[in-house]
Amino acid sequence: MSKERYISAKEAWARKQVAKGVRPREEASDDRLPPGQKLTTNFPVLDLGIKPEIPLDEWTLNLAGEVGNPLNLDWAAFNALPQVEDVSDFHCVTTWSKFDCRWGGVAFTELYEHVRPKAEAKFVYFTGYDGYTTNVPLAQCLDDDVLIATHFDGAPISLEHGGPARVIVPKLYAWKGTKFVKSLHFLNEDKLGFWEIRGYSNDADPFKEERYA
Ligand SMILES: Nc1nc2c(c(=O)[nH]1)N[C@H]1C(S)=C(S)[C@@H](COP(=O)(O)O)O[C@H]1N2
Ligand SMILES: [Mo]
Repeated sequence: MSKERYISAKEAWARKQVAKGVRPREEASDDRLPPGQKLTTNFPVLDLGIKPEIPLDEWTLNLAGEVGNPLNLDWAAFNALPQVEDVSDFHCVTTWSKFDCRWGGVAFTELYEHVRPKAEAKFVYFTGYDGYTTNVPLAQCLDDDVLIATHFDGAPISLEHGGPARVIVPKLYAWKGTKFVKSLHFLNEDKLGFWEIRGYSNDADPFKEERYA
């Protein structure tokens, strides 16, 4: 993966910045709704039932593992990083999808650049303040639509939807995006997360209907 993929993600991101503003996608089309999904216009809440309230002055995002420059970012340092917005669709494995979610925050590629993962790093293991975990191949995290989001539709993400910061990986089922994110560990070997251990697919592509392993 690596260099080329990383560079092309950065280039795509730069083009979006230049285009200025993030516009909703075209009208919903059949090929936009993954098989077996139903469109919803509200925003259901799905989590373990624990809503960890972390005061912002105690919040940190830990970036560690196979990286040249491990980081522990506090809220101010995290928010001082360049901010992006991206509009994407959200697909929950329980069969609801929500179109045109406007997320704002820090691009994964931005964090990647700061921590400088070693060549051996191939996977990212995410942990939430509620104890939730999930895992995504590093190559997929480098897509230009992967964010650590702090904003939804221009407003801070509510606690029920994973605030103050959550991970968004639009091309995978939504369980691959950790709400209340606490840490990202870069690993050379894959390590299954909460739902992956319990039989969910490790690949999680909604268009291939990769729901269960
Ligand atoms: N920390 C944490 N993140 C999580 C979960 C969770 O239980 N805890 N559930 C996942 C699942 S299964 C889905 S569908 C989405 C739901 O996000 P929402 O509650 O904002 O709709 O969060 C994902 N991220
Ligand atoms: Mo889900």
